[in-house]
Amino acid sequence: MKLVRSFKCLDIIKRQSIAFFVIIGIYTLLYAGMQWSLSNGMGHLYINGRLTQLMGIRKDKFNNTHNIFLMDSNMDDLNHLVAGGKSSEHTANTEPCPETPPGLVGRLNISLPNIHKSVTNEDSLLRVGYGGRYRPSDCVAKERVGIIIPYRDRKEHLTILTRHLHNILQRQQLEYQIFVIEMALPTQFNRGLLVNVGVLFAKESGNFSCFIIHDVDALMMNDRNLYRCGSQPRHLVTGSTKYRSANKEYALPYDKYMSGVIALTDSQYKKANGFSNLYFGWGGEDDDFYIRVTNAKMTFKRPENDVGIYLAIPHENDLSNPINPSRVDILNKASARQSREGINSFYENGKKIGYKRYAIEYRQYYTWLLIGVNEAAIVKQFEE
Ligand code: BGN
Repeated sequence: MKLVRSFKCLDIIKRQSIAFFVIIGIYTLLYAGMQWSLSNGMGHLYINGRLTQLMGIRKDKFNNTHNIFLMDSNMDDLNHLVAGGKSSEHTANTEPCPETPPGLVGRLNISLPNIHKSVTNEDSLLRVGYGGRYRPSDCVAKERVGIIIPYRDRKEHLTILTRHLHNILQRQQLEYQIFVIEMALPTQFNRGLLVNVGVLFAKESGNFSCFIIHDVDALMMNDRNLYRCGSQPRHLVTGSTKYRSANKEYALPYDKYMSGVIALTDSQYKKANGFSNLYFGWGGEDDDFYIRVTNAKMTFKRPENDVGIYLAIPHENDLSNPINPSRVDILNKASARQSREGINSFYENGKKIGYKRYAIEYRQYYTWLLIGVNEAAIVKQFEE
């Protein structure tokens, strides 16, 4: 009481300065406490970008040093996170998985109006580890697959695709993790650049023997379409409803088309020097990639015709991804640029492409990376 009375007697300036120092003191204490808890092994737990909870998650539970961002944080999710995926808790059996997974059914019955229901298998979702990881518990997978999905503005598709993939890839007895790489606004969508960044990010996150580059709207219609790599790059699509015609339900737009879903090992990807980073907007980057693969003396293989069929989830014209008017010009110089512009652009001296990692979230069914790039700077950097 005495303290309050003497505080009241002080003039306004003195009162304000005392209040100021008290507030600074409290902040300092809070900050020091937070730092102490972090340095004592607690993980950074961000929700929507704000440090809001420290719930005793230990950093050494993760095989990387990124901050952990979580969208939703009920205790169940946190348990997944700490366990690093339920399936990885028990890897008792060291037998390799069989060449042909026993649980495959072949042609899938996916119907459009009911699509959520027809792709969802609740049991398979329960087995997914945080960040969209899975590893078979009864055998050692033939392939460790990083699924890379370049992404913008297709939430509905992403939900359907990730459910579908978890269902099928577990049946295929693969070890895998799904990565969704999103480009922040206001930059135009750049599929090739996002894939390059995704492959580099996946390589930091795990030891993958195969990368599958996957369109967000492509649903495999036959589970015998194994998501594995081969001695040559693979194009896993033999036909899609996207290119259906009057007499063909599943088709490709042209023979050299190598897009939608492709599978490459790290060394095959490097040999082609990855994708070009210069295609902002719709079109061309996949044709450029085809040229790169051929120039690098590789071919590509497809599965059997009736195996590589895909359902393209229908969508309205993509307002957020307008046709790139420069795509033909860029494509004309594809071969000339190949060796100096691609996945090596992120490393090479003087040519390093700048991009920012705005956020990483280990979400329930996939790992999400949001990046920002400066289109003008990249185009200028590679001007002939
Ligand atoms: C092609 C696009 C591809 C696209 C396919 C299928 C170009 C380059 C200039 C000719 N290529 O025409 O990117 O995947 O159509 O839609 O636009």
